[in-house]
Parts: sequence; C-alpha cells; structure tokens
Amino acid sequence: MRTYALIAILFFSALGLAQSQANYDETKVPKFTLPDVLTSFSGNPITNQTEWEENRRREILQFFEKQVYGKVPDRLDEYGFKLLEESNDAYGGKARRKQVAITLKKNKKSITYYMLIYLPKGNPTAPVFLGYNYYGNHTVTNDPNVPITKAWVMNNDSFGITDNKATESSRGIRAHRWAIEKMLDNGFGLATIYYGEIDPDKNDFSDGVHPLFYRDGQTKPKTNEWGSISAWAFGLSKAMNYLESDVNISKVFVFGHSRLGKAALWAGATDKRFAGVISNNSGCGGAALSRRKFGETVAQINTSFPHWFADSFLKYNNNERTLPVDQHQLLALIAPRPLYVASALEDQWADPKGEYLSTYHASSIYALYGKKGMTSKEMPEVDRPLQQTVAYHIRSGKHDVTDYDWEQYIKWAKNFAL
Ligand code: GTR
Repeated sequence: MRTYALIAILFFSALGLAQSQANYDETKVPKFTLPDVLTSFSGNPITNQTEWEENRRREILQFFEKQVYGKVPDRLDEYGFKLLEESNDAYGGKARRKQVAITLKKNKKSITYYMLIYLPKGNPTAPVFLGYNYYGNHTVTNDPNVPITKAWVMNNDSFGITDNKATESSRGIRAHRWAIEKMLDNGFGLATIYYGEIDPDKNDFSDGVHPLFYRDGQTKPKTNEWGSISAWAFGLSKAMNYLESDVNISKVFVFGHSRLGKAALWAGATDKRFAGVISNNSGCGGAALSRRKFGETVAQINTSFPHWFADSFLKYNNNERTLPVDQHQLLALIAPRPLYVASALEDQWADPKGEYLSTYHASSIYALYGKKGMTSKEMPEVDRPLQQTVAYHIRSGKHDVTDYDWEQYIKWAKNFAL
C-alpha cells in the first residue's frame, strides 16, 4: 500500500508540474491549418449529406478508430442484463429507481457492471442523461439503497477511499456533481455507471473488459486496438442496449466530464442511437483541438495516461501537424444530432478556446443537414451560453460539473427531448 501511495504522489506531482509548465500563452500557439471536414483525405470536396455519410464520415470514423482511440477487436459472444431492483419511492416519491446489471461475455470470460437509473414519475416515458461517475454509483446520491461498488476505485483520502476499496464513507460525496432533483423536476431521468467496472483507470490491461477479447498468450490490446477511452465508450454503448429496451425511457443524451467527456464524445460518434452528446470540460483528446498545443498536449496525455488511447496514437506526440484529423472532426461525427460542449474559465489545461473552435469548425457538417451550429470564431462571453443544435458555454470557475452546467444542459436538451 505504501508503494501505491508513493506512486500516486509521484504521479500527481508529475502531472501538477506538467500543468504548470504547459503553454497558456495565446501568442505561442503554433500557426496551423486544420484538416477540413468537407474535403476528403484524397482531396475531394464534400457537398452533400450522402457524400458526407458514405465517404467522408466513414473515413474520419475509421481514422479515429484505428489511430486515436483504438478499435474494439471483435463482437461479444453474449450480452445480457438483469433488473436487480426497482422502487417507486426514490427522492421522496418523486422518482422511480431501477438498478440493472449488465453482463458482457466473450471467450468464456465475462464482466458485469451496474447501472443506477432514476426516472421522473410524472410521465410514462422520459428522456435520460447517461453518464459515468468516477467513484461508484453510491457516490452520486445519498440514497441508501444504492450498493457500494466492489470494483477497484482510485484512492482518495478525503472520500475515505484507501486500498482502492470504496466504503460507506463515500456515499453521496459526488452528489453535488449530479443535479438529480433538477433533472427529475424538469422531466428528465439519470442513468449512471461507475466507469471502473468497465475498465479500472490504470495502466494495466489485465483487468476490465479488454482481456475478454485476448487470444491465448495475449496480455494487451494490439497497436491499433482499444485503450481505456474506447473501452468506456463501448460500455456506454452496451448500456444503450438496455436503455432502448426500457419502455419508460425515450431518448438518451450521453454525458461525460473530463476524461469521461472524451469517452462520451467517442460513444456518441460511434453509436448513433445516442440522441445527443454533452462534453463537459473534456479537453485534450476530447473537444479541444490538438494542433493548438494549449494546456494539455498529445505528448503530455499519452505520457501521463498511456492506457487511454491506442498505441498507434503515440506517433503524434509532438507531431500534431501530421495528424490527418483534429478533434473538430470527432464532433462532426456526431452531426446532425444535438451536441453541447462546455468549458470552464479556470480550466485552461483543457483549452476552452480550442474546445470552442472545435464546435465552430464542426458546424459546416451541421449546416449540411440544415442544423444550426456556431457562426463566429469569437468565443461567447463567460456565462453566456450559445444554444442551438450545437451549443457551447464557458462558465466561470474551475474544472468541475456544477448546477449551472446542468441547468444549461437541461434547458437545451428540452428542445430535443420530445
Ligand atoms: C487530467 C487530464 C485531463 C482530464 C482530467 C480528468 O489530469 O490531464 O485530460 O481528463 O484529468 O479526467 O479529470
């Protein structure tokens, strides 16, 4: 345990150092040309939806799949879910609660993860936000009926998590990041899963979903196969199999904060069943343009988190110029579905301007469908959301998910919820 603590301290101080040494000076952003969403890799212009869907979208998706997040190696042998528990009196009778176990099987191996769902009672069917949490389903609510995850959890002294095991002391500690009552009062539900049950967030490919797909003797994914972000996106997509079968659920908006915002974007790009996508402070490898090298860079993220992306992404360390894509094209893959990208003013590590510019440069694809995106390269002012099919806000404050963020997401998602 000592060694783990030491490694954790060294890791966080290395990351802190990287954060303080990163470039935050706009005048030092390199000059770059972004690859155009509307010009194919071979130089052909894309002028309509069909060309986009059948040619350009496909080649961009394949590039991200093989060279950025990594491919899911194969199909599952079996997929199953089980409703473990249901109640009609959650949140003082406002909500119904369901807890579902999802099991994925391949090559006689399996993993099971758990989804906690709250639905407003007013309507027979409701739209939901689906999002991963960082420390277990029991941390998003004070509801005593939510079991404590048994999976590996990142240590956190202030949450009473030591030895990578969550206990009762972490119940509700992240409730402030999930405005559940606001969602319920506005006719939305929430579905949430602990991300570590799909793949524990550490540079170790012996656990989580990856080993299900290994051939004899294999210990890690191949060069162009999935890292953790892709595995988390896969978990969201399989959760969608359950959600679309639940008669009480209408649309699903996939949401994620930070590293889980990267996973939400990739899930939305790869699975068109998500009705909309919300990226909260997703930064590098999420909504932010890699070529700006502002705050966290490709080399930095691949060094701090070697397990997040495919190994094939390493060749772009300090070499962003040669990337045939940039992150605005990830956003374009979500079109024409509603997309919300949010930044925070004090979260310069995630490059708010790079996140905004991505929405701007993805907007030409939304225009192909007659949907409204960003029309100006100028960012909106702080705390002044711009909400169309493509939406963006930069809120005052830090890297976090706040009530303010949820108020915006709820207000915007209502336009698309019916
Ligand atoms: C940071 C990382 C970011 C972001 C963040 C988070 O340390 O550099 O890319 O993902 O973690 O997930 O909280």
